[in-house]
Amino acid sequence: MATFSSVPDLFAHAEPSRVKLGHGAVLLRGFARDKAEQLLEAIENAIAVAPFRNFVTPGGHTMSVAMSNCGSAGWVADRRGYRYDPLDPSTQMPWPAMPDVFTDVARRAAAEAGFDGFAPDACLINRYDPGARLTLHQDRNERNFGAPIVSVSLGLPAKFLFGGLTRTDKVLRLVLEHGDVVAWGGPSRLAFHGVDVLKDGVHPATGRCRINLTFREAL
Ligand code: MD3
Ligand code: FE
Repeated sequence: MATFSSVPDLFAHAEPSRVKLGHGAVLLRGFARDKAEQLLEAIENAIAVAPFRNFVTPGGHTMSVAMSNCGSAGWVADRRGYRYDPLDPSTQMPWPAMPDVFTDVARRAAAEAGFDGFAPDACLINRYDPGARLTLHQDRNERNFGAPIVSVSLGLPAKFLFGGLTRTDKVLRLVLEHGDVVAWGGPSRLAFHGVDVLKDGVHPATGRCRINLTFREAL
């Protein structure tokens, strides 16, 4: 049986819209909603090859978010640190290739947000089960901070935390829903951010979880 269902999204109502969150940070509400089924099918194919796993951080904590990757390299964590690795450490095989529908959505969203020529070579696939969270952090393992990061949210809504350039800056809270896309570039590229504890629920497209894709120019 397929992990994700193809029931149309009965909760989708509002028209797609464009909201500026900060300098270089643009929320494209609903931008990926009409591609959600194709994205989820591509995710199922990728995780059949590179299953979700919970990395252990250098500090010895097992992450509550389950992760996988596709593209030329994938984000990994282990006792030695965080890095992009061309091989999946659990199989020593290359990560699955970036599906065309991933590259297409990421490029179009970046262009819509003002970042032409975005060419992601890595996509981190995050799965949040109820109770999972991502503490406030910066994304600094990529080589080129001049390129944005594009994120796509699917399934259950999550409360996203968007801070400033230092950990103690005031944090903006917003709910990211199924089909929402955000481009984080310019001065927002190194902003602290995180995801609050996922509330339990069931979404018609994903079931009892949230999936987030983050597209990066990592290499
Ligand atoms: C703001 N993922 O994988 S996506 C991550 O929902 C990560 O799974 C979250 O943070 C998630 O590293 C948030 C939104 C996001 C991604 C990257 C950013 C926001 C960002 C980089 C800079 C500033
Ligand atoms: Fe992040």
